[in-house]
Amino acid sequence: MERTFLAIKPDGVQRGLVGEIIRRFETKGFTLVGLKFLKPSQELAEQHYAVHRQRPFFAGLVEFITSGPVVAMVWEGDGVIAAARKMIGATNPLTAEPGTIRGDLGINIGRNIIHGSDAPETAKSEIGLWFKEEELVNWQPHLTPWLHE
Ligand code: DAT
Ligand code: MG
Repeated sequence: MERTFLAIKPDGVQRGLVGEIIRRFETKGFTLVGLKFLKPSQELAEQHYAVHRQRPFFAGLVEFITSGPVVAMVWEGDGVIAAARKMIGATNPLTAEPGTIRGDLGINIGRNIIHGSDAPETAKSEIGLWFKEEELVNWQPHLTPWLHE
């Protein structure tokens, strides 16, 4: 079953949006299989955003993501990687579509509330970076027959 890594960033936590964001993925029908609340280390943040290390915003991005607690999550479901990216919306909340998390809840690219893996390879590596295998829970929600034909 497909899995993705999502993280509510320090701005989402500080603004009290944790429940609102988890609600969206729960009510959509995806399955939560991993959840932790942590203040990421410099090393974890730099690894997580390694692809951006040459970009001018890299230092600020790492400083921001390590500045406070983050809700790190793994969600499961058919097509969850692309669907979660759609639900999150464009990187810049000002241009993100209404109805998306960033489009509904944010106004600034440096405070865009949530991270989501962008492809199967990044989902795999990000899940491995943030979670140990034994921290992920394999379970079968009772709702499954009501969500799938
Ligand atoms: P996304 O989070 O939509 O996958 P990304 O991977 O291109 O976006 O960038 C990672 C994060 O870096 C993004 O969520 C916010 C920050 N960021 C991206 N582009 C930026 C920019 N031009 N100025 C400031 N921060 C930026
Ligand atoms: Mg990205």
